[in-house]
Amino acid sequence: MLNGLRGQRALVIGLAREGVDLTRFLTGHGARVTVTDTRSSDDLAESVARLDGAEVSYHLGGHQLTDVEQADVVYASPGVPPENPLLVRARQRGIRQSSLVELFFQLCPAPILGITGSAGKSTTTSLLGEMFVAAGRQVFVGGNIGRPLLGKLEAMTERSWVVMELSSFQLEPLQISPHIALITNVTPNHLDRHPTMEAYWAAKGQILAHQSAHDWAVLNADDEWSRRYAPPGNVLQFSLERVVDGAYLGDHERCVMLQSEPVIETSEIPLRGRHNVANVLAAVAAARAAGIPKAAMQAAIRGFNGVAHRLQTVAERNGVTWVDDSIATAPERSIAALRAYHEPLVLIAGGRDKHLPMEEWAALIVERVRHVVLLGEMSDLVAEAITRVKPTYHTMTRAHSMDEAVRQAERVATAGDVVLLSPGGTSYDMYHDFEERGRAFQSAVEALES
Ligand code: UMA
Repeated sequence: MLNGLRGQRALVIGLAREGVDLTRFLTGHGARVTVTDTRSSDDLAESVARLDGAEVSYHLGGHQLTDVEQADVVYASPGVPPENPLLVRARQRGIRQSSLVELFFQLCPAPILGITGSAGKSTTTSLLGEMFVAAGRQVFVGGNIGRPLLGKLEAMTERSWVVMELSSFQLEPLQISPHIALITNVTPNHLDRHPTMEAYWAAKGQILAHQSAHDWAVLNADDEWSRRYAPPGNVLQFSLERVVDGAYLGDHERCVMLQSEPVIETSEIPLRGRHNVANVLAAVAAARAAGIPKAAMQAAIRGFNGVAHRLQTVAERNGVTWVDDSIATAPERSIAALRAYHEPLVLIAGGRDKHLPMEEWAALIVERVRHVVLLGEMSDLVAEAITRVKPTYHTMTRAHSMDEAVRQAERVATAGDVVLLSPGGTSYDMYHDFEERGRAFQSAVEALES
């Protein structure tokens, strides 16, 4: 398989995290690589520097269709949509398309536990990684969580494990599935890229579609769309609502149960919110499929403090708690965040719209949030949605930068409040990604005078 890369004429589209890892790997194995990106070489200086002088032809600042004609294989980053003209041309000419994730699956000697879902996948992925560590297994955690894993292949053996977050973009073109596949839930998300809910459901379903009878699927029994999957192998479920074959709540919701046995008291889960209890249940069921002992599950859950930019408490000052939930790139995610708190809330919301319904979010904002700071492209849309629910809701202000948003929030927050950055839209209107947006929030909070 690796030999097949020698001399291969590869076209890599996109030079961000995946593009860099992929290009390094391909050139390292003798492929002749052309890299193209719509961004300019100035914008991509950091990525180019990370390639460390690898022998590559760069076509930056735009795409040239002729690059496709000269390629044996075209590798696209997850952020490149199928209607990108290079991918359209490759399909017309019958040129093979692949991706970093596909190559990784083909070459990985270790069993893979893949995690997908509309919400909760990064938390569940990180928690599962901690469970493997607590069990003394050699584990590599990565994927959509922000760490491509191709460059780590050489360190992996048949006895290692890979715990990998997979997005619908990464799964859609995949013709291979992981040994253990966990779907946290399937609710509307990314409907800007997937034409219908069915198409989005099917893209996520790729995580199971190529499994065999020896493989494992872990599914959310409370979720309508998840219940429609019919995996070919073993199935475990998890549920907040009822007893299932897998992980569920027992003793009046006071205990996490795994197949009739208690695992841990829910009061010992350090993460806030009911959605995080669901994430713990999902991780427990998937860990069982991987043969992780109960003691390792317990130790990992007790010591788990969450993931950066996901309901992460970044400061407490003058009695006000500042929470970074920049990962909330859809109204659904912001709804889960709002439900995780009982304190009075000041919400910083906005970003780029993904054409998702906002009614439920707006209704919850009116009910739970005493002041909204609007930021970014979708400010008007959010304001209109709120006004439709309650025309007299006037505690809204607009900010033009994160610093201004944080200062506005500080002015209205009083002791006992939680100020929550949980935007409900993507970050691409103002930032490179949600992590950069979260970091901007954190530095703005740090810059406030105590
Ligand atoms: N580009 C082009 N042509 C195009 C479109 C994009 O050249 O038509 C270029 C852009 O200019 C940019 C590069 O492609 O330079 C961007 O590629 P990318 O967006 O795929 O970015 P990566 O840094 O490689 O990150 C990707 C995932 N990004 C997306 O899915 C949008 C990361 O998920 C993932 O962590 C990383 O690979 C490692 O696997 C991020 C994400 O937002 C965190 N994911 C979505 C989510 O979780 O909701 C799906």
